[in-house]
Amino acid sequence: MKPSARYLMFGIVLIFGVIAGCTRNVESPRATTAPASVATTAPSAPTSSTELALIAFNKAGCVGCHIIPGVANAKGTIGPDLSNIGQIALQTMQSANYTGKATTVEEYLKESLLEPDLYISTKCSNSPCPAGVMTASLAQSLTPEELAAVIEYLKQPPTVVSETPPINTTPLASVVSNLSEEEFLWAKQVYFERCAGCHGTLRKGATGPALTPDRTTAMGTTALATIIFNGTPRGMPDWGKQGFFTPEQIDILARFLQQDPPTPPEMSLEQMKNSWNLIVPPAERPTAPATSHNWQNYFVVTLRDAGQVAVIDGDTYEVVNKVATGYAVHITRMSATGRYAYVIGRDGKLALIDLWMETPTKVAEVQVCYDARSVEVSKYNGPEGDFTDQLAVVGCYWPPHFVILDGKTLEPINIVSTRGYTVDTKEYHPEPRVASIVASHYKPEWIINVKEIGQIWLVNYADPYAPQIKMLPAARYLHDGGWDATRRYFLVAANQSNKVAVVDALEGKITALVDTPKMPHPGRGANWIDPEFGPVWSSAHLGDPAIVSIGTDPEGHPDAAWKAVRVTPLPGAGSLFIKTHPNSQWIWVDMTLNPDPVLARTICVIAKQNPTEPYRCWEASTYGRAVHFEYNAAGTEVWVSIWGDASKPGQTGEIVVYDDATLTEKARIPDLVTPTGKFNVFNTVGDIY
Ligand code: DHE
Repeated sequence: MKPSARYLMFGIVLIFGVIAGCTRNVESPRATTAPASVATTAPSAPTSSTELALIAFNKAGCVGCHIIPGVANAKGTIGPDLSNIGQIALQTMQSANYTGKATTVEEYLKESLLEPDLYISTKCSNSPCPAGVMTASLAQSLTPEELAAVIEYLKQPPTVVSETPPINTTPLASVVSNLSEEEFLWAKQVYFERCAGCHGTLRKGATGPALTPDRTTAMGTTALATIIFNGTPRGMPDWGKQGFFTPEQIDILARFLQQDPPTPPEMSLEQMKNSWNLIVPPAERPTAPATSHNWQNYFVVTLRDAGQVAVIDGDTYEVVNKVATGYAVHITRMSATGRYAYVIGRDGKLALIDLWMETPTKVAEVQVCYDARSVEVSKYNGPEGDFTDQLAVVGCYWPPHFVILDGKTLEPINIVSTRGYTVDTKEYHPEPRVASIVASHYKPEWIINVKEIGQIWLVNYADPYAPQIKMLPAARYLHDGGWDATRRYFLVAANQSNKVAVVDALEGKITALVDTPKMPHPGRGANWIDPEFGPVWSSAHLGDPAIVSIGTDPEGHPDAAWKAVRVTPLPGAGSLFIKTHPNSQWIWVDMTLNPDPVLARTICVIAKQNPTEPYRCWEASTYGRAVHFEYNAAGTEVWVSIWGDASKPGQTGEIVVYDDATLTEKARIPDLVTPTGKFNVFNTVGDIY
């Protein structure tokens, strides 16, 4: 990272999870009087100012956010590189943009440490440093002597990097005071619900970095608590600032993170079967659509924090039914005929909704894991058999496995573990989680992305009791993705490798690993015809203010195929989703996780005919965040979700419906609790995006 200015983010450590988890109310641990951290062994006294500074860097957690010359474990990239901070201080103080009061390097460094928001660097990693991330509490966590030593050190740091941790830091590991049983159980549950998605159940890291004790004890309680409170510019939510956790609760979490991660239980087929509830057997369901609604234009909408989905008529905007499903519902996929909706919750509960019923209702449910994100169906109908509406598959985060189920009843049929060896270093990984799954149109096959080991599995489901699996090596950590326009190639983001892997579903092989900007997050991506490069598939990015388009036509446009051929800049980073439709002239994109509240509710459209910059960007609401797009079946309307706050009248959350041709607002569907993903029956069946 280029040290462009100062903004010393001491006290914040390198934790970034992407994306706010769900906002179900968290009950406080009954004991909230968290004791302050107590060192159990006395460190020997430092003998020099340099030694004191090295201790202070670790004590305050500076090492987590900055590169600090001479400190081997200071490799953080959230804040600026401090290698030449003395030089940079001089230049900054002379610049017209400087808003602080310092006139000397010492004053500048002191100001940065004690009043970090007086002047904020214009460049933090790839974007401006947001205010309030660098802790302003160092005066409390460091002694005056330590502060002075830090300033002295940074003014003229040594050039030789110590390969061993600084002296006298060992006792920091023992700063972890004991948690009471109640505190431990509370923190364990909260971690599982809010943090495990990004950092892993065993805390080995994925979308967010590893939080194993070797790292967290070096950071210490203060640093961990600071980052949980403030969040990070790279997507870690600011739980404390949002008022979601009290400082006492954050202290408990910070101490919990320094202990060995508890291992959650496994789940057997018998346990799954015990949870299975066949509410309406197939024989008792309608034999033809029993509804007057145009069910193929239904939108099944996740109401995340309500633990429900709303089935909304895409012709009339009527909420036809709200169906209770799993905790923090994640996604919905439709059966190949479109008749059934399969809804997966973060708690591993799968619900089956029959859309042919007069009122679409849950007809079966089952829990197949404790933590899940993906579900898919069998779509193949060809010489090898007709599998439409026959099978479903759930991809689990914990236990790390996928489960094959009967598509009409949800009876669990088989479990396949995903534990194995990483694609690059060939190390055993105990928690390779299942990310996205798509169903091939060419073969009775699912493409299953195994996140932590970076492998893409082609799972032939013709015999679900003995599935054949071909394991393709790709890159870590696989996340979400979608088909190209021909449905032959599947493109999936390996977000921590900054790559998109391309799978040829016909040949059953990896076609390419395409380099992209930071943290591609395509959702299912967007397919369109670029005026210069022909057919392309585009992804948004969490860590970069840009849409990147990859050529997908190896026959017609071989020079552009499987290369990132176009970068379209956006006003900000933090994008989660992008969408288009073959009938549309636009590509729509959000910036949901941008720390700027205005950008977080701003959406942009890019004209396919002039994709060099956004055609228009506007605020989709006056509150909340705008997230995820879906088209109606005809491709003439776009629906955008607004996340609000259920406790604020008029700002609960809603869906805004736009006319795609004119970009004008047509309707608002109000009072929806955290509406998130919206899945149109016709488009989801046909993989149209
Ligand atoms: Fe998602 C898709 C995982 C957070 C909304 N999300 C996916 C998929 C995966 C995934 C693996 C692809 C499923 C598929 O296609 O088979 N999501 C994760 C996480 O691990 C992560 C980062 C953290 C977590 O703890 O869950 C995460 N996701 C979120 C959110 O915070 C979002 C914005 C709202 C929420 O649910 O809390 C969110 N994810 C979505 C949506 C899709 C999705 C709407 C489907 C997009 C589509 O158009 O197909």
